[in-house]
Order: sequence, then structure tokens, then C-alpha cells
Amino acid sequence: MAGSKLQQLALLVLIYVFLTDASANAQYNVKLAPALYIFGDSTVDGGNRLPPNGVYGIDLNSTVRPRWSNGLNIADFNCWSFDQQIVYFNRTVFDNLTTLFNNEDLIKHSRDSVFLISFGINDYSFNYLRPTYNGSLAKLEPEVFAKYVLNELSFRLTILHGLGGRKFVVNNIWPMGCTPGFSIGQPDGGSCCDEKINQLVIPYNNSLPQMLMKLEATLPGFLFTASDDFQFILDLKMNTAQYGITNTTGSCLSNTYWAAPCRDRGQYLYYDSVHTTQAADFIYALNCFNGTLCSPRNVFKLVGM
Ligand SMILES: *[C@@H]1O[C@H](CO)[C@@H](O)[C@H](O)[C@H]1NC(C)=O
Ligand SMILES: *[C@@H]1O[C@H](CO)[C@@H](O)[C@H](O)[C@H]1NC(C)=O
Ligand SMILES: *[C@@H]1O[C@H](CO)[C@@H](O)[C@H](O)[C@H]1NC(C)=O
Ligand SMILES: *[C@@H]1O[C@H](CO)[C@@H](O)[C@H](O)[C@H]1NC(C)=O
Ligand SMILES: *[C@@H]1O[C@H](CO)[C@@H](O)[C@H](O)[C@H]1NC(C)=O
Ligand SMILES: *[C@@H]1O[C@H](CO)[C@@H](O)[C@H](O)[C@H]1NC(C)=O
Ligand SMILES: CC(=O)N[C@H]1CO[C@H](CO)[C@@H](O)[C@@H]1O
Repeated sequence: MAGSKLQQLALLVLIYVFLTDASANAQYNVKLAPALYIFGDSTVDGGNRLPPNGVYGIDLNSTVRPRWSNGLNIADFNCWSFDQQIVYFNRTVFDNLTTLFNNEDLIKHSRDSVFLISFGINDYSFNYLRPTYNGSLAKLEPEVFAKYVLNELSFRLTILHGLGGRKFVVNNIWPMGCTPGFSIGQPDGGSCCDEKINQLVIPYNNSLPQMLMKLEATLPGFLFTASDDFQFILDLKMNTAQYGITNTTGSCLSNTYWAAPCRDRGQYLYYDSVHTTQAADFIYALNCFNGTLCSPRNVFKLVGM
């Protein structure tokens, strides 16, 4: 996991802030985390499962493999199933890290590293909310489905804790009804969000912090911060001038696979019908690392703990 085109954006933000903001050091007692391990779905995909087509990753000048965005995304790494990622991480720990560190240093390395977890969004967008999806999950009440996904997440966080992970950054579910794939049928040509769909993810967002606090209370040394993706997207849509992202409703790609992408990608919130652009992800990363988007502490504070 520590291989490939590692987490460039997140790391860039980290390095940028560490290099440019000496005062943060004193303020938060910040130190650079030894490693950033990233687990998750296509929102943090580094380009392993994609159409063989240049429109994804277009702003990377073919320097790295494309991903589900125009450029770098929230975390930037490889999209395997979460469990496969755990297997690879475990292998990295046993095959590689044990040769680099003695036992004591390995514990310290794992304890100080940051684990970026992207979970749940694909469970909602590709299973639960898919109109044609006929699986049993789609029939569950929103509260029941939320509980199911949260249990799956809790289980995997516990495994990662067992493998030495201590500091976790976890997302909640963004307002699905605002993604172009769902808002397109709405009045006003898709500028409004599908509020019914937005409501469906709220039980998950409401229960996520409790679940994480429970882990923090029961697993020794476990620390988390949760990003409020839901509020982030709504804020972006309300404050377009401040962020310079002026098109928060349409998709930069008019057709996911074949059409040329829009030219002004820096002004779009959505790159395709589901995924956000590099411009939006950069604002997100800054706000979670150094702002108030992530709570109960931002990533700087988490790293300094
Ligand atoms: C990080 O946040 C602190 C406190 O709000 C601020 O002074 C500093 O400029 C921020 N640094 C960056 C790089 O945004
Ligand atoms: C891609 O090329 C453009 C124009 O040369 C440059 O401004 C940009 O920084 C490059 N992007 C990357 C990721 O190398
Ligand atoms: C990690 O790998 C070790 C050694 O191969 C194995 O004993 C252990 O069950 C694995 N743990 C997980 C969670 O995969
Ligand atoms: C990790 O260990 C495996 C097995 O020994 C090896 O094939 C691989 O090249 C190592 N990876 C790194 C990055 O050192
Ligand atoms: C969904 O399930 C129903 C009843 O089980 C069936 O009649 C229908 O054809 C299925 N739809 C799809 C798209 O598979
Ligand atoms: C946003 O982008 C879409 C797709 O390119 C376009 O149809 C729409 O008119 C744009 N909206 C605004 C407000 O620019
Ligand atoms: C705790 C948390 O993240 N709650 C979010 C869940 O979704 C609502 C939408 O109603 C957001 O406003 C909350 O911030």
C-alpha cells in the first residue's frame, strides 16, 4: 500500500502546510506523520479500475495512471476492495515493515501513522440508491442500512487497530442527491438536489460519530477524526464565490466515457455524475487537515497527539 503513486494530494497538503506554516508546529505540537495509509473506494481511487480513456486524470499529463477524477483526488491511491487492501497492508507490515523496524519501532510507526479511510459512499451510490439494483439491501429501511454499513466499517477499523493502526480519518456520506447523477432529474435543470435521496444518508451521518467515539472509548489508543462531507458539499454550493467553484450542479464530463471534458475544470464541483474534481478535493483536504471540516480534531491535531 505504501507503494504506487502514494496519496499525492494528501501528502502534498501535509508537506505544503508543514513547510509553510511553522506556527502550526507550536500551536498544535505538530509533527509529520511517518506514513499515510489509505483505504477505500473510488472516491480515493488511484486509477486501477478505469475505462482506458484519457478523460480521467486529464490534468495529470499522463504522469500517473488515471483515476475517477480529472486529476488527483481526495487521497489518491489504488482501488481494491477494502478487505483486499487490508490483506495488502497486513502483508506490507509483515513482509516489509518488520524488515525496516524492530518491534518497538514498528509499533511506534503504526501508532503515529495516519489511516485515511474512505467508506460507505459506494455502498450507497452503487447499491442502496441504485434504482435498478435488486439486491436485498435496497429494501432495507435507511436506519437499518446505515447500521449495517456502520457495523461493516467498525469491524474493519477494529482489524486495522489490531494491526497497529491508531489514528484514523473517516468520512461521512456526502449529499448523494446533489451529485449530477441524481440531481439531473430535479426541477431547475438539476441545480436542486434530490432531497429524498439526501435524507436517506442522514441516519448514517448521525450515527457515525457515536460509532467512532465508542471505538475510541474501547480500543486502546484509538483516535479518530470524522470529516463532514455532507456539510462540505452544501457549503461549497452556498459559497461559490469564496471558493471559485462556480459550477456546483453539472458534471464536467457530459458523457462519462467518450466526450471531451469541460475546459474550466477548476470551476466544477463534479467531474462526472458521481465524483468530485481535483479543485474540490483540494479545498476539502485543506479544510480537513487544517480547518474545521473534520472533528473532533483536525488532522494536524490528530497527527500531533
Ligand atoms: C492553518 O490554520 C492556522 C490556524 O487557523 C492558520 O493560522 C494557518 O495559516 C493555516 N495554515 C494553512 C497552510 O492554511
Ligand atoms: C501538466 O502540464 C501543465 C502545463 O504544462 C502544468 O501547468 C501542470 O502543472 C502539469 N500537471 C502535472 C500534474 O504535472
Ligand atoms: C496478517 O498476516 C499474518 C501473517 O501472515 C496472519 O497470521 C494474520 O492472520 C493476518 N491478519 C489479518 C488481519 O489479515
Ligand atoms: C516487500 O516485501 C516483498 C516480499 O519480500 C517484496 O517482494 C517487495 O518488493 C517489498 N516491497 C518493498 C516496497 O520493499
Ligand atoms: C427485481 O426483482 C423482481 C421481483 O423479485 C423481478 O420481478 C424483477 O424483474 C427484478 N428486476 C431486475 C432489474 O432484476
Ligand atoms: C454547469 O455545467 C453543466 C454541464 O457542463 C452545464 O450544462 C450548466 O449549464 C452549467 N451550469 C452553470 C451554472 O454554469
Ligand atoms: C455528525 C454529522 O456528521 N452529521 C451530519 C449528518 O448529516 C447532516 C445532514 O442533515 C449534517 O448536517 C450533519 O453535519
